[in-house]
Amino acid sequence: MTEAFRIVSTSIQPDLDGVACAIAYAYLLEAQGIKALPSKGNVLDGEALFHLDRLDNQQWATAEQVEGASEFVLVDFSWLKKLPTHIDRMKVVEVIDHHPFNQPDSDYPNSKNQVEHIGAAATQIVERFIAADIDMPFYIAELLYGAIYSNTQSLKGAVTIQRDHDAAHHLEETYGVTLDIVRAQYKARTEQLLANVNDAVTQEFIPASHYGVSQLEMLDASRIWETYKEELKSAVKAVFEPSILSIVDALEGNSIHYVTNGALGRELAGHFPHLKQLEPDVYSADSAVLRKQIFKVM
Ligand SMILES: [Mn+2]
Repeated sequence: MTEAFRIVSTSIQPDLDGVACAIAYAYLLEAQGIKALPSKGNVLDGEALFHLDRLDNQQWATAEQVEGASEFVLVDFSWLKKLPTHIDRMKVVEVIDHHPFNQPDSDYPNSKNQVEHIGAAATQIVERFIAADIDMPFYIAELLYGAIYSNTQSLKGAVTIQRDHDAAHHLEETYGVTLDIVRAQYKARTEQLLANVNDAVTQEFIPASHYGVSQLEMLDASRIWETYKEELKSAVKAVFEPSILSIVDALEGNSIHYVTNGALGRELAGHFPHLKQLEPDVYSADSAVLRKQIFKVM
C-alpha cells in the first residue's frame, strides 16, 4: 500500500501561474500536516520553463501516486476541458481559480471552490499562506511573485485588483523578492519568442470578424520592434491579411501596433484615440492596447 497524497494539479497545459500555485499550495498543505504533492500538465510556456529550470529538488507526484490518489486540488483552472484525463472530477476536493466563467459547483460536486475575479491565482495562494500564518521558502515567494506579474501584465493589466498589489508587496516586504526575477523570466520568454518569430506570431494569432490580431508580450518592446520589424511584418502578413501585430512591453506596459493596411489602421486609431501614429502603418501607446480590448470594439 502506497502512502496517500493529496494531488495539487495544474491544467493540461499550464502557464507560470498554474505551475507556481501547484508547487506553493502543495507546500502549504504539507506545512499544515496534509500529505500533498504537485502535479503538472505539459509545460510549454517560456516563463514557466524558466522557473522550472531553476528548481533543483522539486518533488512532483509520480504517475503511481496520481493514480492512487483519492483527493485532488485544482489550481489556476476549473474548466473541465482542461482537466488532466487521469483526474476523476468526483475526486476533486478543492478548486482555487480566477476564471469565473466556468461551472465548478456542478462540475466538481464534492469540491470546496474559491473561484474569483482576481488578477492571478498566485494572489489567492499568497493569501492562504498569510491566513494560515505559515512562512514560505524564498523560491516559492519568487515563483508566486513572478506568477502575479505574469498574469497581470506587471500589475498594469485590466484584470489587476488591489489584492494582487497587496500580495506582491507582501512578497517583497516579507521575503525580499525583487523585480529582478520578473525581468529574468520576461527575458526568457522574449528569447523563446524570438528564437522562432514565425511560430510565435502564428501561435499568438487570433482571428476576429474581418481581421486578426497577433499579440506578443516581450521585454523591451520598442527595441525588439526596431530590431526585428521586417521579420515580424512578414510573419504576420503570412498568417492573415489584414492583421494587427501588437508588441506589448511586459514590464513597462506600453505597446506598438503594426497594421498590414491603412484602412485597418484608421479603424484602430478611431477606437483608441491615445494611439500615436509613428509611421503610416505603425502606432504606439503609452498604456498598452491589448488584443482583448481591440476585440471588444472592432
Ligand atoms: Mn492564472
